[in-house]
This record gives sequence, C-alpha cells and structure tokens, in this order.
Amino acid sequence: MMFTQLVFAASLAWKASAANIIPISVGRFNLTFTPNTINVTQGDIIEFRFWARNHSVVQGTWDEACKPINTGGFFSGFVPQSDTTKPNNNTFRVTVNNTDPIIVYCSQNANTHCKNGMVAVINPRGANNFTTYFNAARQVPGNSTSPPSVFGGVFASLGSPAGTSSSSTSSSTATSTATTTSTSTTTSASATATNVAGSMGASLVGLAAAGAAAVIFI
Ligand SMILES: [Cu+2]
Repeated sequence: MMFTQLVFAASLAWKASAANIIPISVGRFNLTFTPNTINVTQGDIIEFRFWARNHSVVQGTWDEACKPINTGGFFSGFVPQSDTTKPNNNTFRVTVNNTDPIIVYCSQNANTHCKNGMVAVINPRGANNFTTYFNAARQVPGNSTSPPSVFGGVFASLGSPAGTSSSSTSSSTATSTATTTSTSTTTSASATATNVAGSMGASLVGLAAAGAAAVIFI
C-alpha cells in the first residue's frame, strides 16, 4: 500500500514537471516556419526542427525586422541539413518563460530568408502578429543579422524527452560556469540550462558555418 502510494505520488510529480514540447519545422516547406503562428503557455518548450538547406532561428524585435532582440532571446546558429526527407536529428529547444509575443526569424542571408518571409510569431497579440512582422521583413533593404554566438536554448535529439540535451554537439566539459553568464530577463528564452548548450552549439556552428556557408545548402 505504502509502495503503491509512493509510486503514484512519484508519477504525479513527474507529470507535473513534464513540459510540453511543441515542434516548429524550420524550412520544411521552402522558406517558412511551420506553423508560422502558434500559441503556447508559459513553461512550454518550442522545438525547432531543421529541414534541408542551412537555416537558423533567432528571436527578433518589433523595432527592426530581421534583427535580433536586444535583451534575452535566442540564436540556434546555422544547422545544415542535406537529407531532404527528414529534419536534422539535432533540434534546438527554447523554453517559453512568459506569454509575450515572440518573433522568430531565420538569419540565413543566402537568398535572404528573413526578407523572403521566413519568420514566425509565437503568442501573437493585437498588431504584434505574423502579418505585421512578415510585412516589415519584406521591406528590409538587405541582409538579416545573426547574433555572434549560440545562446538561449538547448540542442536535443529529435524525440528525446524534455530536459535532455544532446551530448553529440560537443565533448566540451565547460559546464557550470557558463550557465551564469547571461541570465535572460524579460523576453522568452530559457537561460537556465541553456548557455551550456549554447557554448557547445557555438563550436558546432562554427564548424557548420565554415564548412557549409560557402557550399551548398542555402
Ligand atoms: Cu532559413
């Protein structure tokens, strides 16, 4: 009896802590996010799945289209994928810390993905919606901007449970110290477990950028 109760309590605790993982496909259908508008609740995890070509996800600002938000946010780096039949196994997960509208754009400048409409809005509100940002992005004169390094999310294998992160991105052991560097404030991205993976991803991205940017997947 005691044991049963214990198990029951444990399973409840597990359920309470399990976050929803909500997928967004990046570049599955040409230069788009699918879906490009989505409502999520605080604590949900957005899982960006990278399809063919070489895309990224950046949190944008309403002030200037195709530019990163000044405070907080996230950047996945570029995640190339050559297989056109499935997404890269390495997904980028961002925990939503509040219900404010969150802009997402792809910062790939070959074929100016952001300007060409590769944008999305999470939790739109009023005029802060997909159409507003899409139209603003169309007016951008040139390239979009990528933050200098990966941050604000974790890389995790497709299908892995919430709370896990991929160890395949790097063999780096720089863990605890990196966690405290940017505790994001207002916006959206989780800054808890994130920066560890952020620094791991950065090295991955460095490789990817060097190898792939000049080559094919755009
Ligand atoms: Cu893109």
